[in-house]
Amino acid sequence: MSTKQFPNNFLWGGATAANQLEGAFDLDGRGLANVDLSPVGDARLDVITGKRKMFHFEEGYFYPAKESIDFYHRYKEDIALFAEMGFKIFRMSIAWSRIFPKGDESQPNEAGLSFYEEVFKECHKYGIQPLVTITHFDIPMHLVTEYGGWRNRKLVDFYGNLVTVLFKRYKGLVKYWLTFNEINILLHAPFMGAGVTFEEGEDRNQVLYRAAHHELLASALATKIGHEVDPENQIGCMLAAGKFYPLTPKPEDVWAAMEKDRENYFFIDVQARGEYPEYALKFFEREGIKLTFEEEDELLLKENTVDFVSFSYYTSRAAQAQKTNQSEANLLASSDNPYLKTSDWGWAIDPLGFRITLNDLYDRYQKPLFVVENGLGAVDIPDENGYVADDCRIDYLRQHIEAMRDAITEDGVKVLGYTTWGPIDLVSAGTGEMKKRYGFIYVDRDNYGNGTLKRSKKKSFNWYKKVIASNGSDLN
Ligand code: P53
Repeated sequence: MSTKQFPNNFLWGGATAANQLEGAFDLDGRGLANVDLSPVGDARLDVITGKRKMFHFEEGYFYPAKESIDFYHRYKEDIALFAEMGFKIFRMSIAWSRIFPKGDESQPNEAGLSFYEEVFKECHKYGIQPLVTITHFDIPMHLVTEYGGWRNRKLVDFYGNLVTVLFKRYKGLVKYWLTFNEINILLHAPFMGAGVTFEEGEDRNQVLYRAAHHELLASALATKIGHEVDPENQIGCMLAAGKFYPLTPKPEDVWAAMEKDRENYFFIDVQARGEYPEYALKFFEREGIKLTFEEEDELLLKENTVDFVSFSYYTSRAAQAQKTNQSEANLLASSDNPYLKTSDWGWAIDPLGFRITLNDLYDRYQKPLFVVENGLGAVDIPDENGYVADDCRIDYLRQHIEAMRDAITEDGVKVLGYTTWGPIDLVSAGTGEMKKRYGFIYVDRDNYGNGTLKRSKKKSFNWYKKVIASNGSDLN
């Protein structure tokens, strides 16, 4: 019986990101950030991928992050609801531009620091631990316009200043930290992931891998400083995961799948093993990509590997040597897998793929894993009383939690915890929509900012509460 159970101290909870829920984009000294300037609608994809520069608010567009779901003013009510569900951990991120409005200042903004301090204290009131993503797809716009975002090595120092302030100020309040959200997404959405846009005729891969090198250095630097300030700190990396399957057993397809996996694992290979993998060095050589390694870089990476590996999992993916049925529904494009059903937004639903991904990551890194995002983005239609019976979401989560339980109890994978994405409805990162909902808590707001922002419990609220209370043994 005991072998089928989650570990006793398993950390159940939910995950969010600053710009997707806080709002208050210009309050208390907060500076403008890349994420503020990503509109809902057709233009968004070009903006987040860096194809189109939108460096100020333009007429005729709606920018959902300006107000989001106004967590900035409602965090007490929201955290009380998380506590009611029994959360052990709450994943949230720091908006860099609240702490350093421009990014290159030497003195931080006290109002920003005290906001997060209050939020952390509110969590601890209920015995909830915060899990803090230092940067979740955000960068002060000043660092974009003046320095070109993460393509510039100076960002490593600015990030170093940021993390030094954070680790010192929140010592004792925060133990679990993630350096960069979904670090591999910078290859697919460079403006969102790294504040990078492109000039005509520029070698895209050169720019991207240079930015990646800088984020990897910054991540190692944060790990170093975090451990120095408080040896209790547990610092992790974060991957947008989801195993690539070969679409057929054709060796060329198997090879394509391996290459697609490596494109993502490259980042974690550096963060967890402490050096650039040989396949990456060969790839750079072939592509003519030149990275500038300064003297101390290799040592910094080598000596400061992460304590744990965290990741998001929504879907598995499929790869083909000759792409015939490619779906672009997700930023990480995939071939359509004929064996899987898809969500309202075209993301394939694959619980066994979750178990496979957990095993794959554990085999590769042999470090504790932390599932920091999983969930179903779906359209929720409230009934005449405003109640949402989100059985689809419950089914999705149940199947995925079962798959994770199998990975832990049958396969021996070590997992520290599980935070579902968007425990309260929030703005979608990929599309900017409110309509794409993940929450246990419904928020009255539409894609264009109409609505009262009132919070109400969906059917899944009491379901997840039971899951946590039973430590994952009651999933019905
Ligand atoms: P949305 C692409 C692929 C995998 C995860 O996504 C992704 C993305 C970006 O869309 O993002 C993560 O809101 C991310 C969250 C995001 C969540 O997945 O597009 O860390 O910020 O909201 C879900 O449905």
